Amino acid sequence: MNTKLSLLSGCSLLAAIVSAQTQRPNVIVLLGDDVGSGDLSCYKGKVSTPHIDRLAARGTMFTDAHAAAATSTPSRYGLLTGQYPFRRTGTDVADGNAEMVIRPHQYTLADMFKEAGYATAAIGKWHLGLGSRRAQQDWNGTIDATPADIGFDYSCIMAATADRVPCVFIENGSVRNYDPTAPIEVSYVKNYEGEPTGKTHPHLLKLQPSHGHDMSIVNGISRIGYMKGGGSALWQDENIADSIAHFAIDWVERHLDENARRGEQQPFFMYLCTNDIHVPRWPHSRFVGRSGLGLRGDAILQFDETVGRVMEALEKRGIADNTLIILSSDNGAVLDDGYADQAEELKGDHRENGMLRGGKYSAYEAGSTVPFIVSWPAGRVPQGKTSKALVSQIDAIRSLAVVAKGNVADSLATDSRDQHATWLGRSDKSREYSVAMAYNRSVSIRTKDWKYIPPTKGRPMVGWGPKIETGFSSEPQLYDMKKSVEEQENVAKKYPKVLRRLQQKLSEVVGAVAR
Ligand code: NG6
Ligand code: CA
Repeated sequence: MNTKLSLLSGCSLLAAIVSAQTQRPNVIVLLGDDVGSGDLSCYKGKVSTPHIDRLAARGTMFTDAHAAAATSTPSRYGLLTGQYPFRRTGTDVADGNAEMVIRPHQYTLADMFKEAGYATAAIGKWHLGLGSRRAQQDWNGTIDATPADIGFDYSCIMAATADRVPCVFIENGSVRNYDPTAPIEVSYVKNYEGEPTGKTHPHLLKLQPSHGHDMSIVNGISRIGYMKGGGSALWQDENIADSIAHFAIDWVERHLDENARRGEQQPFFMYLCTNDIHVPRWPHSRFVGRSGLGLRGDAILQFDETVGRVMEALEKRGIADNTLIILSSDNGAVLDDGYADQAEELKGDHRENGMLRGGKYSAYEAGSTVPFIVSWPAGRVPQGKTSKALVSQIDAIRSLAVVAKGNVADSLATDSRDQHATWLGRSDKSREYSVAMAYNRSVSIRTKDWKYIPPTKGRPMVGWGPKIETGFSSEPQLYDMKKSVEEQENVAKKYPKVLRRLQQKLSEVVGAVAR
């Protein structure tokens, strides 16, 4: 090779390195539903999740990560807005005909990416309401407030959860595969005349409810709420995971093709939410019986396969190295959440929430502690790392803004903090504190070393079916997390100064006004 040529190729090599370092990555936030901090095999779970384990091996796996709440709607609200859900009413678990919980004028994670020049999409479970007015959505036409109003260029979503009507996917504000021969009606107040329900026609069910979930029957499963119609647009429960994986991969493919057509390299942000492993757990037949832990374990296998399919698609298109994936869950694990799927009976020695006390809904740690993996290839972030740093999903906007080179005005996402160095595994610095909301809207606070649950009204056990300790008590509770993460010994009386410090911090956080 002559000198000029080698100099040239040296230059282009350098240019390629510089561009790889300056090119902003695609970002996927991949959120499971009710996946506990002990449910994945990289977190000592008994169901093998090889794809997720591979994701963890390509980055940092966090063992002290928190959602903003112990149920879905408020947790997702916190992740997407960077504002705590307790600051606003109307952030509790949403019905399928709730109005859009995040107001169109609110700033979101998707807005941040979009303003930074990213293409954006929301895929899968939504559970943040749709339309501008409750129960006024036009399910047979176009819904008037959608993810498009809060920064998502594209959306293909479930309105709420698989156990809530309407049981259809909604693509950009209209029912996907709409069936004009079966107009859709939805009510959370009363049934439609002549329509069977789980309560009146239990013999029609392939999965019996254990509590609640006795209203409209769709595909032999009774749900929360009433619906009529849908026809060929109705989802098939066993295909939900495949559909969601397909929507996600299809959108990425279309985006890359569009980039190629325009000769551009526009990065993308995808908020990809699985239905797994929420109830009703009705995985595809290829998973049934495979985990040995019953349908809940089989749904974990399905969740893992979805992750694997997405990773494979990125690899095939050559963008895996330039895609940052954050895998997490919206809240802690629950076993029996309303269907007799034997999750409890078949779990063996699987510990869905690891050593933590409580579960989904709780003020105890298992309520909002979630798996959290930040994955990006070698050269970008340390590989195969486990971090004990305290992290919270509330920081998504400001931490990912650094990665996306986005700008977030001080007046926006006011509860979010830039923790990118910790998220990317480059620092072990914990967040100063993490606050989370339990299902009764009470708010507790964690620091790396302590946990404080203020006195709150409510029973010690969840009242409607799941066998879960709430952590609610009329006494202030303080737990020494250095000593044990199991929240067994209330040391409030032993450490009055620590108690006062945390009380003060919590009231500061709660008292701060969201702008
Ligand atoms: C509860 C449901 C539960 C689940 C939860 C929301 C009953 C008896 N229980 O009200 O099954 O749907 O709401 O879960 O209806 S979440 O993960 O989406 O927050
Ligand atoms: Ca959930």
